[in-house]
Amino acid sequence: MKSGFISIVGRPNVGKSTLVNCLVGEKVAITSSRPQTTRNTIRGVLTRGESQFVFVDTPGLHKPKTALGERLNKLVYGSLAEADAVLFVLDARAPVGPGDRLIAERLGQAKAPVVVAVNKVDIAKPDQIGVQLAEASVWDFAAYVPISARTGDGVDTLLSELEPLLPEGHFFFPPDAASDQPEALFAAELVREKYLSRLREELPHSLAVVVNDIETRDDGLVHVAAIIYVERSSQKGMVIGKGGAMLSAVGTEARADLERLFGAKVFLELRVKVEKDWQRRDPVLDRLGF
Ligand SMILES: Nc1nc2c(ncn2[C@@H]2O[C@H](COP(=O)(O)OP(=O)(O)OP(=O)(O)O)[C@@H](O)[C@H]2O)c(=O)[nH]1
Ligand SMILES: [Mg+2]
Repeated sequence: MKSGFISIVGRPNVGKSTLVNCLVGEKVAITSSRPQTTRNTIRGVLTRGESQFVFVDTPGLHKPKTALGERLNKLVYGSLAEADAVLFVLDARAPVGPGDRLIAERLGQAKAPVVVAVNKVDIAKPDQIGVQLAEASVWDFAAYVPISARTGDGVDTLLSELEPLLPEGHFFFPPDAASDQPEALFAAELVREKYLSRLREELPHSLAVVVNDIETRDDGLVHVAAIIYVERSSQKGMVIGKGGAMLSAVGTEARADLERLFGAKVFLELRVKVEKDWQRRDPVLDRLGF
C-alpha cells in the first residue's frame, strides 16, 4: 500500500485547480480565468488500487502586494514541508519567466522530487510546447509531462510518473473520499467563483465570502447563509447590481452547485458587507480564516 502528499504549485492561472479537479475526477476546487483564484490549500484525493494520491492545490505564487498575498505565498512554501512530491505546473503558452525560475530554484532546494507538468497543450502550438519543455529541462527535475487539464490528455502519464514517488504506508483517507474540505468552505468558494467571471479589474480580489450557517430544516431544505465581504462601500453596489440583478444571478448559479453538493434543495441567503481594506489588515485576515 502506498500513499503520499503531492503539492501542486506554480504561477497564478496556469491551471493548478483545473488539474486537481481532473486528477480527482470531481470538482473540489474552484477555477476561473482570473489570476489568484485559489486562496487556500485544498486537498483532492485519488485512490487507485493500492495507491492513494493526496493532491494539495495551492494559491498561485506571485509578487505579493498585500498582507493577503504574503500569507498566500507562505502557505504554498509551507505546503512543501509536508510534500512527498511536488507537481510544478507551467502554462505551455507562457514563456518560462523570472517568476518560474524563482519557483524552480525554491523547489530545487526542497527535499521532495519535482515533476513538471506543461499544461494547456490543447490550446498551445506544438512549437510552444517544445520550447517550454526545452527551457524547463535545464532545471533537471524528475520528469516532464505535457498535459491538458481541460481534456485530460497526458494526465495518465502524469499519474504513472507520480506513483513511484509515493511512500509505502497506509491510506490517509477513505478510498472513496475526494476531498477533506469542510462543506462550509467549499460552499463559500462556489459563491465566490460565480462572481469571479462577472467582476472587472481589481474587484475580484476585493471579494471574500464566508458561509456562517448551514442548517437542514425539517422539510429537508438546506438553508445556507453567506456573507460577501467587499473592501469599500463603493464596491457594494457593483456586487449587488442594478435592482439586485447581480446578486440574484450569482445566487441562482451558486444554488444549483450547492444543490449538487448537498444533494438537496437549497435556500441560499446572500448578504453583502463592507470590511474596509480587509486584504491589507492582519486582524481581519485572521478573522476571515486566512
Ligand atoms: N484550454 C485550457 N484551459 C485551461 C487548462 N487548464 C486550465 N485552463 C483554464 O485556465 C484558467 C485558469 O485555471 P485555474 O485552474 O483556475 O488556474 P490556477 O493555476 O488554479 O489559478 P490560481 O488559483 O489563480 O493560481 C481557467 O480559465 C481554466 O479553465 C487546459 O488544460 N486547457
Ligand atoms: Mg487555483
